[in-house]
Amino acid sequence: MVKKRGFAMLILSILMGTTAMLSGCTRSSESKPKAVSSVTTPAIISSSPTTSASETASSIVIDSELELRIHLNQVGYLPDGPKVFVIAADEPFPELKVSVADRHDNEKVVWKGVSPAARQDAASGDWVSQVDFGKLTTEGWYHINVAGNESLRFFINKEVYKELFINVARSYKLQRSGEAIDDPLIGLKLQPGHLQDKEATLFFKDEKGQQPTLDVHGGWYDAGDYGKYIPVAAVTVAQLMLAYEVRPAFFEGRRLLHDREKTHWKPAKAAPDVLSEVKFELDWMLRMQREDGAVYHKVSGGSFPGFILPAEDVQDRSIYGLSTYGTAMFTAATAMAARIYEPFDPVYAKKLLTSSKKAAKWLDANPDAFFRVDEGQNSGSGPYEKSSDREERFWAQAELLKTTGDRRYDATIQREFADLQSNESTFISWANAQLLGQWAVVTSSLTPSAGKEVATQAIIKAADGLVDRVGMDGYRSSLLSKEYSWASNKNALAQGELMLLANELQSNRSYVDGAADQLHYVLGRNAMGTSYVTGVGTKYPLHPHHRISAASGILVPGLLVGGPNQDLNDPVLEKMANQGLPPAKSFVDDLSSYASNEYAIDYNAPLFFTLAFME
Ligand code: 9MR
Ligand code: 9MR
Repeated sequence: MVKKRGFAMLILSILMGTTAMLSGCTRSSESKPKAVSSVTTPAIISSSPTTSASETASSIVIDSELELRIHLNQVGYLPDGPKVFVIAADEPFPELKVSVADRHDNEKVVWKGVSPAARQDAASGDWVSQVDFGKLTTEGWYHINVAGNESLRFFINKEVYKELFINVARSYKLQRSGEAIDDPLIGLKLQPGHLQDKEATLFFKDEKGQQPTLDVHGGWYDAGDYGKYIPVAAVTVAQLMLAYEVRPAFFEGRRLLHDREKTHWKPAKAAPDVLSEVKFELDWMLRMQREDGAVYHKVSGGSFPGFILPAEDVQDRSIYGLSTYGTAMFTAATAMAARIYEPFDPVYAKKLLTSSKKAAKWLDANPDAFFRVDEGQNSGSGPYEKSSDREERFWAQAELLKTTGDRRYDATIQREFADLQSNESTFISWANAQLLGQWAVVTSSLTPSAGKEVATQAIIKAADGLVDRVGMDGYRSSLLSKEYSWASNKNALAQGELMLLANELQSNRSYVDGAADQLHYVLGRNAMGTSYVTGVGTKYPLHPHHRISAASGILVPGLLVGGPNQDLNDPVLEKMANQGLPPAKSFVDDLSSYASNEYAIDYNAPLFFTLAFME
């Protein structure tokens, strides 16, 4: 447990005559008020938000069993990065003395400070006090002390996220379908799963009235389930490639895969491991394209399997759906890949660009948005449905412009998507590719886009808004209370990703710190006091909705789970409805809570992206 029950001798400042505070006093009336000259607290400051400074304050001192919780990034902090921990309680509390102790040096106090009086956090309902200990830059292994409470241990180190990054990056490899998995480090050994995808049947009749069998093997499983979906694949490879494109030096020489895990690609020129892994998914995406350029939506079985291993799920698999939005995402991702793979494998790059253009041509011939859904389509896999497609068409045109330098793409953007180019950015997701389009517009260098300036401003404006939100939130999350919905953790990190992209355009420390704050948030500095990444930190999900982990008995490390979700869209969360959980606490580490405790490839993508900037 993160929280340590401290019979903390807390001196609460009570303002005489203030009913709000007096009622607080009544609650703790079992503990007889007594004068304490305890050293655990500093000077008493009025912390009551209900009184004005002009009222005469005189202090009554009480001891209380107020339970303090200390929430921090359980992995740790970079020496030069922002460092904030949060003290939380169910009731208000005043300023407190806080310190950081060195675990390698007899608990020597290396930093001391005073926490500000608590304020209430809207999303969690917690009373919180943020402590900035950024001045501590010495590398080491520490814990925090607050009024007799000890925090979990953490590191300050310039390589503090190195292992985490490897786990996050390798999570993709461990989701590979159609291949044996053998990872001696974590002890995971799997038979190849879903070889039947080599002969998956089209779920609906094609233009010739037939339901052909197609080879759509390979690719990554989407999440805790064994489905494979084009929009999620596209948005995930895009963010992985984007991390590489923006920070190539980070990836140079960084080993993420064993040689035996790279047999699917022999590039002409040695390439970074991240591209090798991404190619595994791209190859599957290419298999999903129809002759005429359109791209099918997903591959799955007709029912969700139980918690069994991939190879045990032997049901027939089908190819479902087809959409303009998915095809546009495919167009964009393959155009992007064509540019990025070109220096390493021109032949593959050419194949990617040909496929991209073919998909673009099909989109031109099908200008109206449509998303095909046949009855029974979602019986064994998620919908990932989007009936509009403008953001994705915009992104496709922008990547084609950036890759080819052909100004006709820019003409289309200026004519048809000028609004999306200049509208304030929103974070990247499978449901909205606007920012990806804006980014490609801004960074198109062969032929600079006419929209470069407005798109830059759109990204900066959004980042400024997010920085403000981070400053307001009790845990420095950028999410608004209403944004704690399915995959909220991913959304927080994706907002951090937006801030990092803004920083590339206009260097600003608060953007980078804001992104780091989202990382700190998912790694433990949150209202649940949990790291939301499996195997990472001290307290983390042990029962994620992840079939491979559950069926193998090996908790795959480095998986970000969805996180707090006030919409309670699964039976386990639903049962908790009567508990009146606040948005930021609508989470449960339960195998069956797929709406708060499942991992997905697109959740890990902004985490992967963020970590590429954290050194
Ligand atoms: O396991 C499925 C998970 O991967 C999906 O995110 C979720 C929503 O599409 O559905 C889960 O499957 C459940 C299904 O929807 C209802 N029956 C129980 C399934 C397993 O928990
Ligand atoms: O991550 C998806 C989330 O944004 C949606 O709100 C939710 C409901 O449609 O679906 C999530 O995606 C799930 C998908 O449908 C099936 N595979 C598991 C995904 C993660 O839970």
